[in-house]
Amino acid sequence: MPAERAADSDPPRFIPLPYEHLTEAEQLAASTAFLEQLRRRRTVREYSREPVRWGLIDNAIAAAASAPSGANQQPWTFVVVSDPDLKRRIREAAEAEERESYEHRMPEEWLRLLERLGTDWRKPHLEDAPYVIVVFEQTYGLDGSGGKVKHYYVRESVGIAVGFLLAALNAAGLATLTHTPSPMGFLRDILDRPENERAFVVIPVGYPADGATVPDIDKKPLRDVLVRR
Ligand code: IYR
Repeated sequence: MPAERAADSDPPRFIPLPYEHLTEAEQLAASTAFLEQLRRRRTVREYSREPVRWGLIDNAIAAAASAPSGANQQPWTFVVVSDPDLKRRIREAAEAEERESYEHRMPEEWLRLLERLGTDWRKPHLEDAPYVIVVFEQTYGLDGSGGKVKHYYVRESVGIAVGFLLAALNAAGLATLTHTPSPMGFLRDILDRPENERAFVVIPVGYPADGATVPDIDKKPLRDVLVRR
């Protein structure tokens, strides 16, 4: 029988940590395999309409929801959209905002950086990808009786969960894109979310289109980002 979820009013309880100390060889093999897998991840902007089995999405959301969070409040909701009509409405609203941003709101300096990534206001992936995951942050919680519960470190927590989500989808052989239409208020309305939720990021998920290309860019060398003291 599954354990009941602990309630806030229960006394704190501690249990032995399940932990397996790997051998050095196992550690090195696992860490190298994980690194190689993550290094193969690319942000993909062109999607095939090939369906994705639900079990892969379900597992990836479960991986994301296992992330650490401030006071273990898990201040996130993952809305997985596959309904074509909803995807179309999200695309239309996102493109309207993005068109305004790219044509009027974003400074030249920013647009020049984005040119290298090949992104513009058009977002066909919001309809082509079989799933679009919209991650919401819960800016505060709601107790059973409609009262507000303060949440701690919401953005940090949701950012970590999204990192887990991208890694999990990548491990499943799926392509993703972190898309941040700005502003994103329309997502709460279209997806009918409560007022304590605010859209954090939109992630189309699927298989790359045949012949998809990615920008020829790389990551900074470790010596530029790693400091040992
Ligand atoms: N929100 C836009 C613009 C954009 C901004 C950054 I910073 C990027 O790395 C990529 C795109 C969009 O999602 O297209």
